[in-house]
Amino acid sequence: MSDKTSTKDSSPKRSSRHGIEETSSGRHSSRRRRSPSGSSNSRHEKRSHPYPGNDHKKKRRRGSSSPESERNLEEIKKINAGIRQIHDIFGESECRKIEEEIDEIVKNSKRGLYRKQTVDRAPLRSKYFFGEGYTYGAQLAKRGPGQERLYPKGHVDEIPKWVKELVIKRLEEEKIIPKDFVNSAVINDYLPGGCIVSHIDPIHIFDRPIVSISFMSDSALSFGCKFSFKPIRVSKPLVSLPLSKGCVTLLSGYAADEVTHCIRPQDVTSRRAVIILRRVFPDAPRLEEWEVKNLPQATHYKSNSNGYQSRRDSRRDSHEDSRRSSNHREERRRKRRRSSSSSSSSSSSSDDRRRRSRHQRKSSHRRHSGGHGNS
Ligand SMILES: O=C(O)CCC(=O)C(=O)O
Repeated sequence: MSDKTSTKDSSPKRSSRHGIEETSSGRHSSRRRRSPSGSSNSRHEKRSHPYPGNDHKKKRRRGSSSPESERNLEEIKKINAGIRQIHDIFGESECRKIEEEIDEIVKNSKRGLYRKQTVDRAPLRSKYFFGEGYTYGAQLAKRGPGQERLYPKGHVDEIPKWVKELVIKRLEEEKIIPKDFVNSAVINDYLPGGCIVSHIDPIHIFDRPIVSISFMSDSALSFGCKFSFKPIRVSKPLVSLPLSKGCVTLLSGYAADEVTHCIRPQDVTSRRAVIILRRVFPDAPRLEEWEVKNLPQATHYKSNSNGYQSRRDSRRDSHEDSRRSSNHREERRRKRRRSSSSSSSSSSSSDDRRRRSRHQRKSSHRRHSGGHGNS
């Protein structure tokens, strides 16, 4: 996996829509080759190398292609169309500055300087929510996708000034995101072996694109994986997208809405952090103060001297996260039903409504054309 970060320059930003295959040896390959559509790669653009899932052996035999592998290839193309990566915004020195700030966040959290809902500690990964926080996993009163709710305003800390100055402003200047788009920033801090199980960022809460910037070490974002536990196992991804240090990744369309993404434990080989920047819809469902008091108590993880949990606890964490990823189709079905009964009384802006109904039309089309199921 090549690190495409470089120091700031005035050349056009290298932007690519690409994934990367996982070879049969399980290693990431960054060889350039012809894209599935047959077009060759330009200097600044790398295209996806479809990972043919469980059909890779069959695909190698010339002339044999099962309907399932055809479907996988179709899906891989759709995933790749919704991915954009920019590699030369955050150079070495910017990364170092941001990484120091992330370390400060961890220290502040250990000193107890943050509001309760700002910090979500789990074995081998911690999450810090700024601007907006929401309930998920075991924190949900009602479990399942579509049930996620924003916390009332003020329950999490404000987006730190350095995130605005060093990260958001840079992306706005480069016209990667519109001005004032971001109102939620999440920092994930992973230790080796840490993971995020397969999930779709709740479509009733977060606008697209979902923007993330990787720090500290290289990793990979996997699409279309299934997790099993005790011991933790992750199926081969449909697409494995390299996340090099400093790279900016944008997910939208099919990649964000119709297929799950995850970070596999085997793809976090040393400490890694990511900043996820998103826009929460103004009319996304929000808990009332009294509802917060009635929420189930999330598992309390006692941190060790490093502020992290023991490896022994990591299985519990994986289970908890896995609840987030269950049955996304059901979520979309529920959402469609809900929106068809409430669309006339919705208080959202017409732009947001149009965007979300586009999602719904796409979901419906996908269901009828029979796509790859997740979780
Ligand atoms: O670590 C990453 O790059 C992705 C994390 C993610 O998908 C999440 O926290 O929801």
